[in-house]
Amino acid sequence: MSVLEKLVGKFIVIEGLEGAGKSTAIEYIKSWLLAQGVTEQQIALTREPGGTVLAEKMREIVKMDIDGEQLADKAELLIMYAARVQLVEHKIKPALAKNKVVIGDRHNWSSLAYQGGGRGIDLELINEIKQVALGDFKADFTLFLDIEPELGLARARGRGELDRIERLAIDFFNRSRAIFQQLVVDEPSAVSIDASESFTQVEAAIHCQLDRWAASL
Ligand code: Z5A
Repeated sequence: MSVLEKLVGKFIVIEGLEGAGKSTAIEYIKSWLLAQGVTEQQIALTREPGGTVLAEKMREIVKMDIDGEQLADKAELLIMYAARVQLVEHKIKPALAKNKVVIGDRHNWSSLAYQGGGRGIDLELINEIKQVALGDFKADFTLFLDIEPELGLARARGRGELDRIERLAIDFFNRSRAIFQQLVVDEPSAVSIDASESFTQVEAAIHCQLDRWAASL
């Protein structure tokens, strides 16, 4: 079987803190896929929360600042999973069934990192919700862009106003980062990339890891 035949129908996810360079990395993954012979039409991009009309509405809710009413932590968690189910059922699974390669800007690990590590919701509870919502569905390959929160937020700030979640304290992001770092150690189909490096170095590291993964398929 050729590398191209092995790649189609795969779900590649990019995870990391804000400003880690996920959007930038998606362009590197795309260019790598095109170099392997995957066509533009065979590539589907998703982002979480969001990616379908209803899931984008849910994204607006979690990003919203409302005077006098805070989104409860568990409500935030459940909205993340509601949005994820919409996306997986209506976009990701159908695309994979059509033999597309799906590149996800965040997926399940973000809930474990932010709502688990950051907010302090029990990770076992999150895993149970994940199981109810998505069953055994998961990424085929995860690239975790690791960055110090200070540097990531400085990059994100360079783009303009920070949203509700981005304004949280550095400790929140350190706890989230620690969960990401543990998840990548525990998951054989995931790798960590040093995202504090230059554009060129991050691109080279991503392409190298994708080569290794493809060779293992
Ligand atoms: N969230 C959650 O809590 N639970 C969940 O389950 C899920 C999400 C799924 C989504 O926000 C928010 O939802 C997020 C987590 C939470 N909360 N926060 N805060 P989003 O989608 O708006 O934000 P994001 O996912 O964090 O994306 P981002 O801020 O756009 O970051 P990015 O995509 O990783 O970075 P980028 O846009 O590629 O790069 C940022 C800037 O850095 C940009 O100007 C680049 O040109 C620059 N950059 C990138 N790479 C480099 C290098 N190597 N050197 C120098 N500069 C660089």
